[in-house]
Amino acid sequence: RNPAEAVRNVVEAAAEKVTDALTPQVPGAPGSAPPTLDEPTTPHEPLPPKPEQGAPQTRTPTGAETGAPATANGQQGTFLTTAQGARLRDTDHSLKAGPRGPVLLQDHHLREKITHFDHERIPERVVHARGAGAHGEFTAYGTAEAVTRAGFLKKGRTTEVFVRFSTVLGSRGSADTVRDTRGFATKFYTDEGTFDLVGNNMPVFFIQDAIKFPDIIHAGKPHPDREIPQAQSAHDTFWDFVSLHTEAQHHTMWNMSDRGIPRSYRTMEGFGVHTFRLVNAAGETVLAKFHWKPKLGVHSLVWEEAQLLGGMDPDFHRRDLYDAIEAGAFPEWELGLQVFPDTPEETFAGIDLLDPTKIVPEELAPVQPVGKLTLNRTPTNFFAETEQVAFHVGHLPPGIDVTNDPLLQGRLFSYVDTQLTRLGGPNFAQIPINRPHAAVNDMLRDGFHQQAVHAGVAPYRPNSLDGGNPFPAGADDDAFVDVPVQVAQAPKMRANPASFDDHFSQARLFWLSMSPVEREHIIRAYTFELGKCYHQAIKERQLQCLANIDPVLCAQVATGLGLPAPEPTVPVADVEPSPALSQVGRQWPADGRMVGIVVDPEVDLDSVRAVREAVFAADMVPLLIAPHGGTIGDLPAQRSFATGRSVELDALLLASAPAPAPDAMPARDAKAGAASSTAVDPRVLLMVEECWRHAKAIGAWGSGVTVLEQVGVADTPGVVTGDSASDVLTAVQQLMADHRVWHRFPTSVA
Ligand code: HDD
Repeated sequence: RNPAEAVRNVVEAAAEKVTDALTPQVPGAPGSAPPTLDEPTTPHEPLPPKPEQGAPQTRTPTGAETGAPATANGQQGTFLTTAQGARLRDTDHSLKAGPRGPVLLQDHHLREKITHFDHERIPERVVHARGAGAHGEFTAYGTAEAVTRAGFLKKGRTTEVFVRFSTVLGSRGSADTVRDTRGFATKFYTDEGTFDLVGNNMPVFFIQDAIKFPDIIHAGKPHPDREIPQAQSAHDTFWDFVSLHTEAQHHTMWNMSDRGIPRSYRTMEGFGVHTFRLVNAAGETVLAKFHWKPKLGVHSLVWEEAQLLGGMDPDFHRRDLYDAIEAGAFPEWELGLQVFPDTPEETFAGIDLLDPTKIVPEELAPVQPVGKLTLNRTPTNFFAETEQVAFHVGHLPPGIDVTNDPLLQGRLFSYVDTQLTRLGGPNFAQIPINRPHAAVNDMLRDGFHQQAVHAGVAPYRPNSLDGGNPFPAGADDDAFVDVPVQVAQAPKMRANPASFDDHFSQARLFWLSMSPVEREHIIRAYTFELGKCYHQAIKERQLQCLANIDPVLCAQVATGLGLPAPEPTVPVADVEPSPALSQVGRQWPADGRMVGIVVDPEVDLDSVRAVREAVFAADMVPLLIAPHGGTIGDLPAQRSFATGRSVELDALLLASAPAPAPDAMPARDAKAGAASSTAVDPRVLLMVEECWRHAKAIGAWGSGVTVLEQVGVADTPGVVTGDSASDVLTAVQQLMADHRVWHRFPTSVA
């Protein structure tokens, strides 16, 4: 890629068509006498482009690409230097008056080192502060060409991307597995300019108008007096807000469902949420919603797992993403479009497409796949890439435009504005991760952290001094065109359309679309979260909202809270469920799933070796869990009983019945109430108990079967035993296609 050549090509192409575009800008109206000034009317040889704004020319390869460990060297040269390049002999001792004397103010190296360190942190994002990113590529199927002229969606076109996943409420150091919405922001470095699809893992939002964004976030963030709770919605201000702003009820229902605690970033759906307007080559428009569909299917944690992981591995999602990519198990999603006619009403099947609290069920408008995203490279430096990446919903390529959704309209302001504080000025597009891969030739100048050394004297146009450059692109130059949508002739007002007043019907639609076990999880989530509130009035107000959504849901949560269930205050909506919203009842691929195998030194190594190979062959990850680290025979023990815990597993296999190791805590004898020694290490018993409680497939052979007997779960659903290790694995694999042994969960609702 040569930015200079790219710019020259663009300008030369523009030269052929530029006359029409330029005419109105030349002094004198069309048809009047030709201009007398010596102004260029066709482009001259362009000025040198701004190299610092070109796409990064080099990057450090990672282990996944080269087979070698990721860049071992943090530094480029041999000798340590100051920031000014002077070689240093010592960076470990301050300059002092004698070995015991005070430090001298003249120690310029000390001051440089400490000053730089003092300023290493930048403000964390005001929302979505905790995140993890990865590089990848997007390849288009060509199926969107009829509805959009966006070049990156043309058949076979491959575009580099950077994706950042995030939680919303927590600070940078908070845990990954909290109950929250997840961000799913994608930067497509397209040839026609960067496209940012700044979405979430839920298709709806809390509010309908961006002016309320500071309010919902103030309510969701920790209480201003003590700054607790961290990364939680289980507190009074959150529930105060959502029960008073009933438009939030649909999104809140998604949060309380299993979608609020994803198993992995790799198993999350993503949504652009808003309706966008697409324009094709002929200038025809449609309205559309963007969807990401994970190849591995949608899969969530259960609440107890999420809580345990918060303590055991707060980086669980981040680690999972990096491990998968480094192992070559590249996460994949399909990008899909729901397409609607662009009618003056901007509705579809009676649903207001400008209301971001509403979905259009897939049964009414199928999601049509238009391309595939593969994440194949981890960041080289977290700060430089993941922390400094700046997304903006207004970064749009030709062929994709916004609608009047009032939430989207406000976002168009917020995302540039926030970077001014966060990244320290208006030149954040020049930071390597944010540089477009399309040629940049703007007239923006100066400002904090300006990287470019601009040549030329005329960053304005028209001009007669810099060869007239830059010239506007003509009609056939693939420029961005603002769709000339008719703007309503209407009085100014602060008001919503009447259709925005329906706050409960789609929350009910979601509830009715869930399987019994998913409903049970929703009931328990509401009960937990409201149970954490101190104010009775808030619990009662939220119960009223639930009564308006569904009486069964309301009654169950009310029982859990020990409160009476109120009667609905509005008629409970008559809606059709959307089965596509449920995660249960479908079969999913097992790629990348984690299979724990408990072993000890007595184990039949041949059977374990064969099972391990079979797990690998099925594109899953076998994890040997042993009494100690190191090896068992010739096999590596990836986890010991001290470091392994059930919650990182998708299925558990027991190849042995390990005796208690010396570092095991004593188990309690249930009958005697005193410490008792069991035949099996208590941590293995706990692992089995937890896997069973969390509805994971469990298999055992050989002496492993006795562990099941000891826990009392042998011969229960989803627990497989047999003489042949490979038969057990096959049966476990079949169970894993359902993600969990769902019917093991008790359900109180039909
Ligand atoms: Fe936002 C960050 C997603 C509404 C203002 N938002 C941010 C990120 C995601 C979203 C994924 C993290 C980007 C990253 O990884 O850097 N936001 C959404 C979605 C919304 C939404 C899907 C509704 C459909 N956001 C929204 C509104 C406003 C903002 C209505 C303000 C009026 N969002 C921001 C922000 C952030 C942000 C304050 C914080 C950091 C940043 O932008 O770069 O400007």
